[in-house]
Amino acid sequence: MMPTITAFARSPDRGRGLARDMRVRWALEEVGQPYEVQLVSFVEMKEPAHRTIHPFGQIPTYEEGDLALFESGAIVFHVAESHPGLLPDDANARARAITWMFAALNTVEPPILDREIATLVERDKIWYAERLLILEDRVHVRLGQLSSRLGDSDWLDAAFSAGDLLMVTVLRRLSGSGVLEEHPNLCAYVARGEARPAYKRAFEDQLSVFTASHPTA
Ligand code: GTB
Repeated sequence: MMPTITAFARSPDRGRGLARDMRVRWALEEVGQPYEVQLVSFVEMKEPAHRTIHPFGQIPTYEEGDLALFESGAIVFHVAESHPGLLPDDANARARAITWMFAALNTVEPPILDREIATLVERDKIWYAERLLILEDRVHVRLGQLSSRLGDSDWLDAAFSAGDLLMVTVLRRLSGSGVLEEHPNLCAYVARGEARPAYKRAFEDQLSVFTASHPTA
């Protein structure tokens, strides 16, 4: 059965692929699973019909037959578990790949999000500059640790996995901030992810949603 995912009808990122449907689209493209996309407005997301699938009224969701999922990490994990290609067969390598999935979402994404949220909603506070320095320092500490572990490897644990897929999408949230650029091997890592044909297909698909609603942009 063809799965259906949800995505922003009008993404605030203007087609930069920073919303969390991008990681689900990318996972589905990596495993060669065709899917449908239901675009939802901010109003529709909060309505009871959507909330039966997503208790927090957000995107992305994933529906396949009588299975309904929310949380991008859980959806990517489900896709990776139910198709070959995103998790290694070897049990230990598989466990390590899953560890990197959790690390991306639980250890690397939170400081990046804290910084991003501050730049969006705290700019007018008198303490903003001071707080931004603290938050950026936390991001740099985490990126430094990740950078040391990655070294000059292509991927976090031998072959590309769902762990890399999530980590690349998390690091992409720093796009345009100048923060990632201080860690050249992480920039190269993100570029390797973005160069994958599956990533490109997913990116083009989400971009087409933006260009369809902004034909002159
Ligand atoms: N933990 C959940 C998951 O991983 O699925 C978080 C889901 C989530 O935050 N969804 C956001 C959402 O639905 C979209 S991705 N927001 C609407 C709401 O809460 O009302 C977050 C996001 C939004 C916008 C940008 N951007 O413009 O760059 C980037 C990321």
